[in-house]
Amino acid sequence: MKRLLTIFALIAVAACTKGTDRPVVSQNATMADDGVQRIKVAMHSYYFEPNRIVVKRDVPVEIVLSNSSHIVPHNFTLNGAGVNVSEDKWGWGHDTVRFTPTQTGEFEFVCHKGDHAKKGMVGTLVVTE
Ligand SMILES: [Cu+2]
Repeated sequence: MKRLLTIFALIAVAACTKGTDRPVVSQNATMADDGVQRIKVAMHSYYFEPNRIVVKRDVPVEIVLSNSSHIVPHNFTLNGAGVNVSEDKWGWGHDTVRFTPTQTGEFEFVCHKGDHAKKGMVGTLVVTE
């Protein structure tokens, strides 16, 4: 039993990686045949992967969210680029967030659960022409 608890403790520690000192991982959304630019974003404790998403303006975006922490609730919130979305995600499987950015520039997205953003759960949405 004690050994099992130790294993769980190790998993818990491994699952809680601070995101503040992680590198910028940039990825462009992929334009699909249906005219939607799609990108997968994994939510970890406590960072987004990728944490920099590049999309085109005035084209629908679909972000496919998965929660790699499963049991830790996470969230994707974007208030910028003419968009206001907030999607909670926990457990297995994926959720999708759909929006169409109407402004170019760089906009922050965050996880607004607890102090996750402070721990590094932030990212940048880059909207280009
Ligand atoms: Cu979070």
